[in-house]
Amino acid sequence: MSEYNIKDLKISLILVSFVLSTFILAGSFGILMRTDQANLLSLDPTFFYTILTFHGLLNVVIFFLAPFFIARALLTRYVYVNQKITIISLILIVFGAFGTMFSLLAGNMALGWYFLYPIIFYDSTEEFRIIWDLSILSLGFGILLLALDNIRSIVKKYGFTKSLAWHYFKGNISEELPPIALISMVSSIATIFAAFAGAMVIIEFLGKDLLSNTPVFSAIYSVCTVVSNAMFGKIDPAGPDPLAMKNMTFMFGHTLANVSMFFMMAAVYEVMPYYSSRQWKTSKLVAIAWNLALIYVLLAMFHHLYMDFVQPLALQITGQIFSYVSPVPALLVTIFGALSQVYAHRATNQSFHMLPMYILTGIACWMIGGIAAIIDATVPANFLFHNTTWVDAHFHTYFGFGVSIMTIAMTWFILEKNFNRNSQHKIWLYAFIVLSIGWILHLSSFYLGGLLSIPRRFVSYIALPGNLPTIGSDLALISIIGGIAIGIAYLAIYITLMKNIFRIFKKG
Ligand code: HEM
Ligand SMILES: [Cu+2]
Repeated sequence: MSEYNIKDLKISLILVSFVLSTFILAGSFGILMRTDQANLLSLDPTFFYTILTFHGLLNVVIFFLAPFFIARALLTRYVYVNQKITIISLILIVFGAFGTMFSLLAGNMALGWYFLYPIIFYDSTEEFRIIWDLSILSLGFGILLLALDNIRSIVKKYGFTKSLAWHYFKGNISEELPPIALISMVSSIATIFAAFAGAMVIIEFLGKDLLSNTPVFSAIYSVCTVVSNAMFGKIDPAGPDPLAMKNMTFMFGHTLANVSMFFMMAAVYEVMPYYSSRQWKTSKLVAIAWNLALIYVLLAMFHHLYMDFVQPLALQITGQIFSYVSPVPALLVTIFGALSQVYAHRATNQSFHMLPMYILTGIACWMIGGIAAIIDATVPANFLFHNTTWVDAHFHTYFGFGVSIMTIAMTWFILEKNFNRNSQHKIWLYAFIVLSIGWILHLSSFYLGGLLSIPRRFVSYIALPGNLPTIGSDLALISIIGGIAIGIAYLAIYITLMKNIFRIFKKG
């Protein structure tokens, strides 16, 4: 019998089915963009930027949602989460995601995944802009509800300070806190910050369009504008300050992108022991590392603003320092923890299982992508790598490959250990090999592009100087071969997982 609440697991499977299906479209757009950059196709630039926006925004959202829902379902082993809230949130989120897809594609919106102000007002018509704003708000509201309920349910059982494992600092481990609770706490708190920052930006977008119509909205808008401007040193009620908006946008974007991996790690600490037969407990080091991770996520965002010279130097320095000191502990502690899980497995001579390989690959992606990110967050290197495909390389490593392969692993875990689906098919090994080769090709094209100064987000490389156009299109070709391999392996995995999920729901 499952140790988790079966209904919560089922809800997470519904969400995961939505995620895995959406990725087919969003991923195909990725390959289509590379086909254009390789000069095999010549897409209309607006269309290119529309699918770039669709690809980036939807992938970021779905691969945040998958770990978020999975970790919440696995949390039910220890605490009671409110199922009604999960269902309401799921509806808000799916509704919001479809609204986002619709407005982007039907409205040819091309604002980029982190929608920097004021681009949205140049590239879209009012109706689609409003649908987009409302859809993102709906998504954000669903996410906020879940994050709040995660915190409520954990704090109810353990109390606030113990939920953050502060008692471990003093060496007091009489009251055990499972790592999944600690990491979910940290991630949910960060998610709330992200949701608020994102909501402020979107409300200001809405306010600009609807300002003249409703006095209530006008008041909300003015308050948000004053607060957001004041937070970043300007008091100008006349309208949003673009740089203040950029700060908030990155409070949202940087946080969301990092927290996705955090929620996934919450699930990893929980799931690995089923395969190693060794417990993975919170220790003083684990407690310190994940508390630092919270500080990191909130203060390192300034590494996205190195180029904004008018900001106080202190912010750049903050970004630099916290990019170095605080993410590293969580990464290291997790890697050592994972290695000791592997050791325990080897030492007790248990039989090989493919599923932990998927998880370990995901952790490796976190490490490699993380190191690439820290390099980019170093000021002198940032002068070189800023807005080159190095950026695409680092987040496709930890997020694109890492979180997606672990999403597959977690879904497989839920099916195998909780619904007794025998999913030990041969496909897992072959799919793993083809998928990894595909990602390595695709990622290399981005890393090499970064080293050779190929800019990111270019429809075509033709106008670049020297031999960069040829290098750029050759790298895009390599990436297409990788993309096709990813596609083949992914479809095989997708069909296997979806078949099993359907059977569970058919049986009721
Ligand atoms: C088949 C797999 C994938 C392929 C072929 C692919 C390809 C691409 C390409 C070509 C770009 C534009 C690069 C540029 O010129 O700057 C891009 C951007 C991006 N991709 Fe992917 N990608 C894939 C999977 C993913 C996944 C799983 C994620 C999950 C987070 C993701 C997130 C993003 C983001 C956030 C952007 C940036 C969008 C922007 O700049 O506004 N991609 N991808
Ligand atoms: Cu960042």
